Amino acid sequence: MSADARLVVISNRVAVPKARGAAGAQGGLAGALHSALKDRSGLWFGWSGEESESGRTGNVSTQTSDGVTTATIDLSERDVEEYYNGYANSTLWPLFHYRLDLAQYERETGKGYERVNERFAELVSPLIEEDDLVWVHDYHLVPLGERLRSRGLKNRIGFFLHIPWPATRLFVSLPYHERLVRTMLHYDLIGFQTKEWLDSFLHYCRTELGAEVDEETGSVTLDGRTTTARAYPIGIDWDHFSALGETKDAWEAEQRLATSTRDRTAMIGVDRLDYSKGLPERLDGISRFFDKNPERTRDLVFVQIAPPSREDVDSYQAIRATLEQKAGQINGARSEVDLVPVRYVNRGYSHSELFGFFRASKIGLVTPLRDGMNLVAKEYIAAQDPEDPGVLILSRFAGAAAQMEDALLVNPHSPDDLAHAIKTALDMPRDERKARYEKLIATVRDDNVQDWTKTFLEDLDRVVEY
Ligand code: ADQ
Repeated sequence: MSADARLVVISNRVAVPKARGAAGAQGGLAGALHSALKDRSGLWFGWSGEESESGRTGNVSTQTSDGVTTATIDLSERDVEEYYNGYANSTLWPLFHYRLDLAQYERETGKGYERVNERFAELVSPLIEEDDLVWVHDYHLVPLGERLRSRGLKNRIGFFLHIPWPATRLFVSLPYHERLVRTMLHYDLIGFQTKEWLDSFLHYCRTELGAEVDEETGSVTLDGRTTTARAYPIGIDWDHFSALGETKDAWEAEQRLATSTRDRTAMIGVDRLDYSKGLPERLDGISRFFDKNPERTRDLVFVQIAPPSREDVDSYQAIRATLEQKAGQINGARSEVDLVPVRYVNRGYSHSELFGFFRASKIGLVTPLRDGMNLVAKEYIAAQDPEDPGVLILSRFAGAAAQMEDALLVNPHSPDDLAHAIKTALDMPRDERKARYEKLIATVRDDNVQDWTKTFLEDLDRVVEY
């Protein structure tokens, strides 16, 4: 492959240019990939997010903007139900986030998942040229590499998993788990967010598949074929995000929050409304803080921004109701005419506005029960005033915790632990805040998304030809 080989990215959803203003609400993936594609005049293939009659789902719609070509397909209603809401988001997502209690196993959705992966392979393979580097993303498309190989593709194909890889004991509860992982071994390079998820994967390959695993290099050999698995922690687009601090939107958002909280400390949470993000547990921790420190009710305002996601999946409707109830309880017990301790906002904001909200908040609360990485933790740090930075409280179960040990690391399941961290953060002297910030900002700035892409693609380039 030459240094300027074209990059083909394949992911479940594609942020088409006209919708890119809403990239934040689509998760960390959108912004990350756009920068990589821009540098390599790439092609981005995936689902448009639209449903249409099955007869029209073979159409590929392409558009080029800003040097990036996007090619999207529609899915039928049944595909969306079985592949997206079903197998991806009701089976793999909960299982990979250690929520066996929420994972559903249905034969039909499993078949739908395979069918849509096959459709992706059929429609994207004519668009792939001989020297292209192909990079497949995330749990929706685990078997895609194998499907592309069966169509004769000889390109380098990499795969990156944005979410955790569960411990072997948990993973084996997935029916046909072997089949799924065997398809993965058709990729040349498999990336995970952290060493912990990588180690779980290698452990599975060795103990369940009997593969030959070299822990040092990450090479996994099975049936005469070798693939490489490594950890590549994703970062934020530092240049882009830090520049948002100069925008009018960021400044106005900062003023809005600062003015409305006046002499109280604002503490902020920003998450997709998802049970993996630990939102009810977070409210329990805040409630415990107020119970233990009633004299500090007037010191703290908690702002939780949580736009709904995956609303067609039952467990996502349930979490919304739980949160409304818990926020209502805290406010019912503690509000005064001039004070509402918890502000719970069910909508998304632009990244500029989030920058301003982060900067106006002296505590950032990021407490997922399990998270592949968590970019909000990094964005919060990136938005701080270096002379008077806020404190990040971070779950030790977020992938980000491995790089961000200078945050206040907490067990998100423990209300006492959360309450204690909130008190520590409120009382932390400026010198300590600055010392922690300086270490945190170094990793947020240096281990950024450009670096992540570069390292992954250089490694993909280097792995032995298929
Ligand atoms: P997500 O689960 O979506 O991503 P995260 O990494 O936190 O989680 O990224 C969320 C992105 O959406 C951030 O850029 C954030 O600013 C934005 N966002 C969140 N709430 C928002 C709101 N209310 N309004 C606007 N924007 C909002 C998955 C994995 C993560 C992994 C990423 C990237 O689950 O573990 O870090 O992919 O690999």
